Amino acid sequence: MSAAGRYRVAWSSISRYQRSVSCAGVELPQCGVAHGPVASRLADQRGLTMTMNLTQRLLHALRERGATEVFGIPGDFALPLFLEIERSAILPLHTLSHEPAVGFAADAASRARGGLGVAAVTYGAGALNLVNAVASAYAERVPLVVLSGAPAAHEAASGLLLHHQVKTLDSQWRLFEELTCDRARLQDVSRAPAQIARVLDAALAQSRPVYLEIPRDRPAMACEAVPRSEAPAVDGERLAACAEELLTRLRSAERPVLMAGVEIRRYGLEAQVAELARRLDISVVTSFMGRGLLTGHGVALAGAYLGLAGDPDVSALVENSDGLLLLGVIVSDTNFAVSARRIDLRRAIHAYDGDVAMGHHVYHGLPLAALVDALLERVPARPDRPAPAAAVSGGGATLDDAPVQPSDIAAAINALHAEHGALPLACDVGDCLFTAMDVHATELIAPGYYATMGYGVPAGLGLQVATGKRPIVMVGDGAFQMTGWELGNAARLGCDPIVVLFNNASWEMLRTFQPEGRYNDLGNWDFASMAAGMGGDGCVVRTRRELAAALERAHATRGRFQLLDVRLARGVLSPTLARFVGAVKRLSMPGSAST
Ligand code: S1T
Ligand code: MG
Repeated sequence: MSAAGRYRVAWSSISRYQRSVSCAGVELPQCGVAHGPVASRLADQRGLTMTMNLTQRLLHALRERGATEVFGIPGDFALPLFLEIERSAILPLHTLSHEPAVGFAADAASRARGGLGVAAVTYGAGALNLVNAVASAYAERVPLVVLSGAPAAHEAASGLLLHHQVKTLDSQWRLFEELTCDRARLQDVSRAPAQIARVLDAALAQSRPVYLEIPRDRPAMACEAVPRSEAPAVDGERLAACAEELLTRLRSAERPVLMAGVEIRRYGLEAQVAELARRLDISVVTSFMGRGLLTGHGVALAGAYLGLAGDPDVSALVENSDGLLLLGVIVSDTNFAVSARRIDLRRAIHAYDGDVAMGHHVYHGLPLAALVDALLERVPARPDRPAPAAAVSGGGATLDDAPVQPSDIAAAINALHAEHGALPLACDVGDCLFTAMDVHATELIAPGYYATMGYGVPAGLGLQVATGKRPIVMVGDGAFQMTGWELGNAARLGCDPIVVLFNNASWEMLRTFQPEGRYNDLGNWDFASMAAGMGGDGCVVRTRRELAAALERAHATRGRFQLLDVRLARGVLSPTLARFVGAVKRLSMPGSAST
């Protein structure tokens, strides 16, 4: 876009920004009233040389790169930043109660909507509270932007130990280096536009978190425009050679299989990969972490690959393939640890993190989007093959007075989806995650690899804020005790998730690995009765009949979150978790290393 065009964009944003401000200031042509520092730099009627401040430039840059909101908790080092965010009205600012939830909500917003997720916190106590959520985003390839307030330069030079400081004033800066793919300290506002562009574009290109530290005397400083994103250059010759070799390998395979991994969602490639699968006429599975991918994209998915813990037919399809194409798959223990046979990755084709590995060689610097485009250019469309109808299985929910088991929860949610249409799932870690494997044909966001608890409820809020879709949250009692209380913010955020709480009064997943520990006993919490105090409706569910009725009632009730406190007996596991634990135990026996 020409400078003039960029200027016009900037101007229209400023007019939107200025309309939101109502206080004494300089009257602006064509739009509302400017405020404070911006007013002091607004052009005269002739020159129209508009200046925005650092915060406004940063927010426009975030919005241009897909962010639709900021989640945060302020502190004195971040108050000027929060004030400018709120005044600018460029992105809505949503506060939560504890920084882990801020991180999980911003992570979920990015996963569910695409583009950048944004978490704003104060220096020290706030940012360090965010560490686990940022680590999860790094491991799971989520482009999460951390905005942290910080001491001003003159405070840092005071010679005093500052509140919220750890070992040194740089401790936090060094900590976040380990959790992000790029970072910048916006100390020199003249360099800020280039720093912001570099860091935000790194987040998108690598689909990983980044860190911006903003000294508290900088947010309202005048700042030039942030350059727009530049797509990374790709070596065309290398891309062509890679695509040709990949297709040659697939065409020579008798049992080719495509496994879809999380990068396909992170880079917004589901439609393109679905079309490629149709054109290749190839079996398609997802990885454990990729569960929920390609839903609604007209692909006949064979299922999720879970090795010994999953559907034996799906496992055989993958493990016996002589042409396994891993697209965007994280080769991790949670995706492959319980394989009956160690998959020989040297015979697989693995496109991940910009590299494409085949046999004993690797093509570097080939983003997944460029590779998929190159493959589509070389594989003709098959207009004769209509996209298969999405398989929505609603049967199987039994309505009787038997006590609820995890598998009944999946069946009841499938029945609800068949009746009313699928709702997206936000899932925590515990048996709820393994149960979610049996919920068909719907989107799923969950930390399936990094596996941190506490994700479910904040993620459900982040998903609904960012997409407007009402989610079903699946969470265990242990994880709910960590961040479930964020439901108290649901009404203020305009959210009304349906929360299915697996209440077995236990860290049951740990008990299945080590039954002798009493430390897994959590006591009996009456979560249902706590819902009203947080602005929602709660009910206790014990039988399958009660479960179906409670889900119907919850689905019919809008504007208040719905909490189903489902009482589960100890030792009753989902079929997938039971198989997973059995496989892990079997494979960990001496001499049982998978072949
Ligand atoms: N702390 C955090 C933040 N994340 C974790 N994953 C753990 C600890 C370890 C852990 C599990 S599973 C689990 C813990 C404590 C118990 C989960 O209990 P609950 O939510 O009630 O679910 P369920 O009863 O279905 O197990 C993973 C293995 O690391
Ligand atoms: Mg539990």
